[in-house]
Amino acid sequence: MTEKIIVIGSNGQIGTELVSELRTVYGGSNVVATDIKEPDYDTKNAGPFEFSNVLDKDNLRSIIEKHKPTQVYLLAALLSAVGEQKPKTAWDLNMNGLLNVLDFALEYKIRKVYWPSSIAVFGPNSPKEQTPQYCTMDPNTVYGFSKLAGERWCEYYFLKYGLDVRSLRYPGLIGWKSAPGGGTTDYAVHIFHEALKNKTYECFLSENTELPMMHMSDAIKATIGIMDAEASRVKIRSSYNVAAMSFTPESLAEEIRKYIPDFTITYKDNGPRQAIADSWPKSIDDSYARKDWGWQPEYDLPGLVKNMIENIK
Ligand code: AKB
Repeated sequence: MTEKIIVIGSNGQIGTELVSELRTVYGGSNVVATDIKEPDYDTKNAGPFEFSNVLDKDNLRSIIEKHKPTQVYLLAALLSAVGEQKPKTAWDLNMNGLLNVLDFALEYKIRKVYWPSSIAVFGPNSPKEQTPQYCTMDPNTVYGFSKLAGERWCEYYFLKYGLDVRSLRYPGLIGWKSAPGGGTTDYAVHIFHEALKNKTYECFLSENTELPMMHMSDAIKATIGIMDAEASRVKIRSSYNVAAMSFTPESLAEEIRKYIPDFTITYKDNGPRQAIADSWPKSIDDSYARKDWGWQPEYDLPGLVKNMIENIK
């Protein structure tokens, strides 16, 4: 069966790389990039593009009727830091955007839906080390509790209506092809650009703030991996923990110094993003993803730093 795929929110950090990988796998014309804004030249010219607003049901319906997708990836969202500046907008987009897509997926019999969750679903009372799949979850950001509620809706649509919806709890994602926007883990991308350009970086998290992170190519591999898995192997229909590595700003800076010995880092860690990071896990137990559908990351910290420096250079 030929897949026809719509990616909503295709211009973002994940969308940019996911669309290009999906087009390699499924063919350019079978992957429709859609976003509220015009994409870059490459995305626009490598396959179809539509303007989409996930909160505008007429717009969404017309795109679905035109392209008749077998799969939809919904990536449009406000992330943790910007969500705290616009709490109601974040809730509206993250929640109603998801519900619109889930309802259209049922109405148009779309075979599979992908929706990303995040480590932000955990909160101050979740275990910090090797945070398990199932534990206390008391997120205190709008982004975090919109993702937790979204997970519950995904599982509900699967159990109640049989909708094949799949999801991953992404850690901080680090890649050189696309820029992050509005997240707490964004420092781990900005640091590379500043290190190569100016040999110095002012970090908005403290030197010892440890967070789970992943190279973007592993995130894309995990995403396509769970979407390609046999339905019977996807046993968790809320969202899977996935992990690759954990590090602090200081340990990242130390690794960068292997390539740029005079790189310096300073810390201005009294802002709202520090409080968000302090409420999140330090590391993640992803044994269910490994066992159920064979998840395995490729990049560790040294491999990630080498890859980022070589490519941004
Ligand atoms: C953020 O920092 O908000 C995101 C995330 C971990 O979900 N990168």
